Amino acid sequence: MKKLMQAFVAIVIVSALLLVAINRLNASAGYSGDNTLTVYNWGDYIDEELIEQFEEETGITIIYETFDSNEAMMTKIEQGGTSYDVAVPSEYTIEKMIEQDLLIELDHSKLPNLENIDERFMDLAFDPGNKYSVPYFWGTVGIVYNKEMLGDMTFSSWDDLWNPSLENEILLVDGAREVIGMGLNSLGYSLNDTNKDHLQEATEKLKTLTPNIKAIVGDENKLLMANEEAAVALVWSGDASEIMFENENLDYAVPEEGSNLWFDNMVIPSTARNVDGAHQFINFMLDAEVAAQNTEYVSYSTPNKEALKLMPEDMVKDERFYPSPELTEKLEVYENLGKENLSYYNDLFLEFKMYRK
Ligand code: SPD
Repeated sequence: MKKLMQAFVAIVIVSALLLVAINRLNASAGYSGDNTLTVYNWGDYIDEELIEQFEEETGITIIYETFDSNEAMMTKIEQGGTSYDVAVPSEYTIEKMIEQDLLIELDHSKLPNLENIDERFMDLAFDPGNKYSVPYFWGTVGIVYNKEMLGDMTFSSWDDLWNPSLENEILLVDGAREVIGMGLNSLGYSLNDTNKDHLQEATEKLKTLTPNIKAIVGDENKLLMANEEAAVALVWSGDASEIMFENENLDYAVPEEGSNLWFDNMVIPSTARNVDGAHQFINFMLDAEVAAQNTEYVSYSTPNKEALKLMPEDMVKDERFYPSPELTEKLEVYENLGKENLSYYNDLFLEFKMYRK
């Protein structure tokens, strides 16, 4: 009887240990159960205190992973190895994900804080009725530059980047649409151009910028600019805003030929395992106080009109980062150009990168 009891106790202990190990393995592989939520976001795109706050308020543990391009994010979701519950793609990628059945429809009744979002950012062409996505941050693509290092140089035109005095001074964001788009814009073409001759012409023009390019980088661009290791960078507006708080010699401009207006929205991928938790997380991020804290930390532009009321006036009134609707109407939103055209953009970007080596 004693032996039987010992065997029973041993089985109970081994089973408990196995359960703990399985849970740990699941968590590290990103398998969300009821009590975990796997969030997939751009790097440097959340105040991590808010993750803790959400965990405390809901008892849900967040597994947080980051990506640095829409393309990398989408490939990972398509592969399906990790069950992401929430992701934050940009508009043209959202359109592509809807088309490929990679997103689930949102239940708006679980997102009461959606009323905090400015109408201007709702119901956009890439997701009519916000069936699949809700606004997180938005912005433009432009040039951040160091006034002290460059004297009276300004950047009203993309062509200003080709000034020979900028030799080895320019950082480019590591994004195919942004860089090829800059080439297209500088030639007066649309950011959504799919004419192969135009795209080739833009790439050839970009190759002539090579002597001025210091590096093609991700989030490191902020440190390099803040530390004055480069004088100019092609960036997403929020990155400029963040480093301008750190270095007062920096300024931000959107060239007059035009540029990109972009939107990053929260979605629930079709692989999600914790759909209810995903709605809770999205609703939490839409809360006015949470969005204000997140915006002050991340420095990107918030679409949350109630959050804006809680933020410092100098931030909200800065037209460089909160351009008026009249200004944004002149900018172009990336469209989903289809698989073939998008891979042509990626191939040209690679060709341009290889040319530099
Ligand atoms: N470090 C956060 C970067 C977020 C950039 N999103 C902009 C995407 C524009 N297509």
